[in-house]
Amino acid sequence: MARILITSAIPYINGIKHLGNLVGSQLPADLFARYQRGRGNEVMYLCATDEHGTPAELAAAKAGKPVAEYCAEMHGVQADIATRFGLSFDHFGRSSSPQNHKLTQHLAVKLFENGLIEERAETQMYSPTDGRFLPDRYIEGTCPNCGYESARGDQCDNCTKQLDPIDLINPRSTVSGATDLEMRETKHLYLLQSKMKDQLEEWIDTREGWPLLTTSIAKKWLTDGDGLQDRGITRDLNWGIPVQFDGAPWSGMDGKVFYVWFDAPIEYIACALEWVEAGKGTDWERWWCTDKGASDVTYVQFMGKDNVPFHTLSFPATILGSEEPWKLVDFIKSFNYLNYDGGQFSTSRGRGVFMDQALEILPADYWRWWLLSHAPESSDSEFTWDNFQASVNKDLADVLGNFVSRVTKFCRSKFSEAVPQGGAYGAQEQAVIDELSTRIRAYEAHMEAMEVRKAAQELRAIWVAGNEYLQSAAPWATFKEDPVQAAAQVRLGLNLIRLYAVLSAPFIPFASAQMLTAMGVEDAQWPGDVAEALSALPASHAFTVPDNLFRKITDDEREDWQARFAGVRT
Ligand code: B3M
Ligand code: ZN
Repeated sequence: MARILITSAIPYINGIKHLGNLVGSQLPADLFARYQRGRGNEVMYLCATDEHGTPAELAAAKAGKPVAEYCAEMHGVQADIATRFGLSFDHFGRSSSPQNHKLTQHLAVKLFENGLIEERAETQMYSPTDGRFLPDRYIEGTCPNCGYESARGDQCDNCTKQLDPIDLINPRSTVSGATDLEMRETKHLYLLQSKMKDQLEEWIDTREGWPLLTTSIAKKWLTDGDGLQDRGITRDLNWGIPVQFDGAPWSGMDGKVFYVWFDAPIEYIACALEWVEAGKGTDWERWWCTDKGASDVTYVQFMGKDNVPFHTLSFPATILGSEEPWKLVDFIKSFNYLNYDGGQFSTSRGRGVFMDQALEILPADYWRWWLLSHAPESSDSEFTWDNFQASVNKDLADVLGNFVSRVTKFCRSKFSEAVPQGGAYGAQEQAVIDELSTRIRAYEAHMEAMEVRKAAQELRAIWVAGNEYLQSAAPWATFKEDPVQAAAQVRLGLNLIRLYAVLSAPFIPFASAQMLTAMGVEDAQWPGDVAEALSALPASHAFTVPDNLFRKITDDEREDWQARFAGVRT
């Protein structure tokens, strides 16, 4: 039994995620986790909310709530939606947890002791009106590059240029609007990433079989001018992990917290400690400490391409630089962007479908199937309502749903709600078994390789094979001349439903559970020998006809939804 550690990029706390966020991280990670559990492997799938940084503080201020209260509430909201989407985290933690505070401070000390963190004096924008320094999004002004008037301190949203607050023309505080800003001397901790460049480059160069998307982004950052610069890892904010604490090897850092991108990936580890605290397990070290068993673990991370630099360079710099035996990632699966109906999903403009809205209109499996079968792997992909309607109606309703319904209803009407005995399987049945044997092994290979679209295609072909068999065997016709043979055909059909439930569970877990319940089985054993798997349900085994598994999306609905989600989310 292999042990597999899986993390997906941890979503920011400020608001509900859209489907583009979901398909680039949590959903494919869940697919992989469910598949690996299905294969009988031991899986630890960790995710959390990313609760620090200016976005959290600003969102809380906008909601008129203290930031701690806002984060606690939004964590609950996100956890609930994740459950309803079937995201099977072993734990859904919080980057603001005491465990993460402690571990982040611990790692900073280690890095300092190893000469990889130093204090640097710098001048920064200070607002006397607000009585504070103005980091990142606390400051806005005109972009020196494109003239956009609402560029933020860290980046221009219009031309995407990375900025420093002092670059802004006519800067103003986003807290108070004050413009009487001044430069003040302060000091910050810097992570000396440049010292780690060779080590990181060697590590990246020796990763075998990593997706090109992942390694090309990492290499670009390593070699570009902007590349692996030393990076300020502290900020003048109230909310976050304090830089000044008992036993800190520096002083004068009161009122500062660690930069959100320093502590967020550390939460992957801290999350396992939260898992222990939540009483879900005891031994977290065998997942994370290579001297305590984690060297046997395969660790896979899932994320959108914008997060790749932080996971290929910054977080490994923290891990390697600590010189402690932490588990390093073995494989990074990254995704391009999913666009929405001719443009981009936009959280700030509320464009596109958000996770809560998606579940208001259709069950999770419809979304899971479409998103995963159209995952933006080799390039960006696009959600359109036409395409969504077509996939759902064809793949889920016409192929899988219809198969289940025809087999179970026919059996009930001509035999009973129990598997009929019938004769032995003949040549036609053997042909299906052969085809499925090949296809199931291909499906497994795609899943192992995390080729999400290819796996979906193969699964669809597996469903189609059953439908085609049913169509050509036509038990309703056979029944008239040879009820014994018809019974064998139905017996195969019912066994196929069980097999489909097992194979499809990673993609559509809710429908899969419904199918298993209808077939009256608890044994969801992954198929080894396909012939054997297709005789798992013996004659006279009782089943029930399930409710329609999938309904079709009508043209009216499609038009309604397209209009409803084009505008601004209120
Ligand atoms: N919260 C960005 C994002 O949600 C960030 C990921 C952190 S992963 C450690 O896309
Ligand atoms: Zn600009």
